[in-house]
Amino acid sequence: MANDAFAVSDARSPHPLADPFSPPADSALWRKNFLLGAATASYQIEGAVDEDGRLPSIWDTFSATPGKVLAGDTGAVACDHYHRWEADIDMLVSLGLEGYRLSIAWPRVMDAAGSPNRKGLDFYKRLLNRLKEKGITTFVTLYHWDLPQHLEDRGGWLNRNTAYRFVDYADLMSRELAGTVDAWATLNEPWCSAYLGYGNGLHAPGLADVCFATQAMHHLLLAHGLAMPVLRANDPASQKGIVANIGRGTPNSDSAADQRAAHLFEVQHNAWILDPLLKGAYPQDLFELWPGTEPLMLDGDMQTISASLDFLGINYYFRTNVASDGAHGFRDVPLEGVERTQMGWEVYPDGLRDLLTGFNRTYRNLPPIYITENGMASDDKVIDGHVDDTQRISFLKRHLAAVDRAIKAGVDIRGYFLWSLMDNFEWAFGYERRFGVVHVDYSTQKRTVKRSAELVAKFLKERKAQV
Ligand code: IFM
Repeated sequence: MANDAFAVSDARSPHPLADPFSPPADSALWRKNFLLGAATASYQIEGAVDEDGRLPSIWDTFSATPGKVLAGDTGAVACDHYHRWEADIDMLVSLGLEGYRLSIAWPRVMDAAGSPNRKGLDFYKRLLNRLKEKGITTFVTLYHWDLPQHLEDRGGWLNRNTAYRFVDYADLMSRELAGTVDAWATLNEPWCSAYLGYGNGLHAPGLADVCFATQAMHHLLLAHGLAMPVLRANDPASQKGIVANIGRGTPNSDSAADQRAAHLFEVQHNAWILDPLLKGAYPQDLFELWPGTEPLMLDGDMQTISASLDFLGINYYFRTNVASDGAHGFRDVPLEGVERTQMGWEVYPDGLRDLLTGFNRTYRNLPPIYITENGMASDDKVIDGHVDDTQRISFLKRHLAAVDRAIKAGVDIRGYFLWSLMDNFEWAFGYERRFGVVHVDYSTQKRTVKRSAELVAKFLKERKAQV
């Protein structure tokens, strides 16, 4: 990997388009039914937090709290997508992207009493109708972390009642938007909502207790499981699933203790979510890592949570090298000399392939997979009207090759969404970290298509022209 990484930086040249994005001829990516798209999320791009009856979310509260987000950034304006959505869709279409994954802001579409907020709903109707007119396949996430603050005030995801309120919300959305959504995802990355939000406090609502994290996770997964039959009843033609972020953990040495540490890392990051969904039980090793943190649950919950999925969305970014912490856990041991992104995350495409092929062995009922997020942050600058994001081009090529290898190894992967369509509010890191394939100048809201997006567009054009 390290050699590959150095080859990439050496490859920086004044003619980056000479570096073709094209996958090899036998790659599954050439198949026209392999969906290639881009993803965003409501709080990260929309702005307009006080408009048309939108209520505050936990991220409005959290980002307004000093010290929680880098540079004190908030999502108040973000990419102003709420007002610029038409141009943003035109841009997506002009890049030839075939799929768009977006999320709905719960506090924009429902008031505190659970009644619809028509103005907020109309925004998503206009957006989804336009995408449909343009022939874009739509993946809609119901919950990408912007919980209405009034629900957090009643305990948020620590309160079982939030799961039932989520079902009301899913019911409303699937009745109102049926016919415009190709695939519904109930939740994005419950690991982040539960662990970062309630376990270590790095995300909203900022609570830090591992017992809270396991309880929040249970209620999130319950919300998912309860919503699935409602989505099925209201919008039978669409696919329904959930999106999980997954992490690769590798052992720092061959010692049994480090091997166990890497196993526990993956239990905490992956099995904690995938086992209940696909096996109907939490992994017991989780409670060896975190003794005494079993969540309260009711009879029948696991059956609800493990109802069958039409698809599983997988978000992958990096691997973590770990060693035993000398007790019953693991500690990060960052590797030196490896390629990293602006986030400090290691670029490790093999991790994606290894995890996907591993899940295929572990879960006999693994549903079809979409890579619902993959991408990287870099400190991109517009120079003479262009953004030469060479590292991202190489990153995407290598991760798409890893996806192709997983397909060849027998994993049913149906599509891939770039994270992200455009630079946006990167949660606790604010606007400094740029994940987009389109650059956003936040002082003018000017969008500039980066080289990576040009090359993806070129590939999609070639693929479309194939006989
Ligand atoms: O920006 C986030 C996204 O909201 C969820 N998945 C990870 C991305 C990069 O951190």
